[in-house]
Amino acid sequence: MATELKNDRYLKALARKPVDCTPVWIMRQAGRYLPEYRETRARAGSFMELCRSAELACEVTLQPLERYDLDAAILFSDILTIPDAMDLGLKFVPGQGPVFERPVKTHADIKAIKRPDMISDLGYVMNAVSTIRKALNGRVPLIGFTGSPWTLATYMVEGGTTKDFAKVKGLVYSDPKAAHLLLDILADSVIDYLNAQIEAGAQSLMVFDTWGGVLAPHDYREFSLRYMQKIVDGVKRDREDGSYIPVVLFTKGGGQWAPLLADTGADGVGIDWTADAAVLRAELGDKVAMQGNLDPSVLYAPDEVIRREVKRVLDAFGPKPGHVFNLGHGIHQYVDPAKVKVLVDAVHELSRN
Ligand code: 1CP
Repeated sequence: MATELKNDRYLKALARKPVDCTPVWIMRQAGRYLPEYRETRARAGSFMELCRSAELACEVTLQPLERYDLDAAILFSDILTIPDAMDLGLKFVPGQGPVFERPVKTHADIKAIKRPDMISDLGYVMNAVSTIRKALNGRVPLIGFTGSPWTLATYMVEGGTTKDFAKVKGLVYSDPKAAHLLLDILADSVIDYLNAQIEAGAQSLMVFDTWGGVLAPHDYREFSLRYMQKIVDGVKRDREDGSYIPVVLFTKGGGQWAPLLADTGADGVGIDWTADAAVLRAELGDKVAMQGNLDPSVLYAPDEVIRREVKRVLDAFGPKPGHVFNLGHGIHQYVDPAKVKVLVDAVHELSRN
């Protein structure tokens, strides 16, 4: 476990310490835009079988690191492993995305949910973490992750991907007590999950609040932020061996709430491309590190435009320590893999001190 890190730029930036150049990783860096990912996924049979095999999950986690000079690896898994372990019957339907056979509909459904066991139900994720950590052998740090309670609740109540969030917002407004009960079970499960990932070898953690941005400000505080606060408080960031596991919170579409996320005591706050990085950096000062925020669509542009836009993002965050470069959201599946090399190399070259 104590293998020394050969590249600690990412952890240094999250600790707001100076780095030789800005670290970069890419949300969904292992995924469908890579032909080698599609090949491994076909071999696995299905997406969940890929997640359940520590060996194959490790293989796809490392694929983007072979191609690009990335400064972190992210566990290959999914945020929906927790609802799956709650026995909602998760299926990935081609062309439709995730679907739950038994979505959560009533107060009674919520009361019946059991907190997953991190060994018998989710041990496969922990096996993947320890396998990847070993294979990395200190090359770059490994990021573990989870969905936020609110984001997980949207999938569990809607039964899959949604555009209007009618059912889950219906629950919030018609039976807020039931919504809080569900979010509480999810927050407790997420805390167990992240602590287990730390035990298995995760060196940093990311909370994806992909759907927090669909809430009105007061509802965001009550139904999303409150539970992320619980997570920040419940994750054991200080390890007995003296290491520290930083936590990054990311609410997509939540730039206006970045100061609230910083106030939780998280180590980093992720922002998407609709937020003004320069304004937020000035506002947040040295309180937290920040991650982001290139529009993923820039990767469809000619190389010189990618370099120009990378420079624009670097300039917006400024020279102060504490910036991790990323896209503002996951990389699209139709991006040409060659463009990612242009991006990663431009980040290092244009930020080098
Ligand atoms: O067919 C396939 O191969 C499945 C595509 C795929 C992939 C590559 C899914 C299904 N999940 C993943 C991996 C994944 N998901 C990672 C791996 C690590 C990496 O970044 O390289 C991570 C971190 C996630 C997280 C995730 N899953 C989020 C949060 C981040 C985000 O993008 O906002 C969400 C919302 C999901 C749900 C999900 N998983 C998969 C799909 C198709 C969806 C639905 C997305 C939606 O509702 O629009």
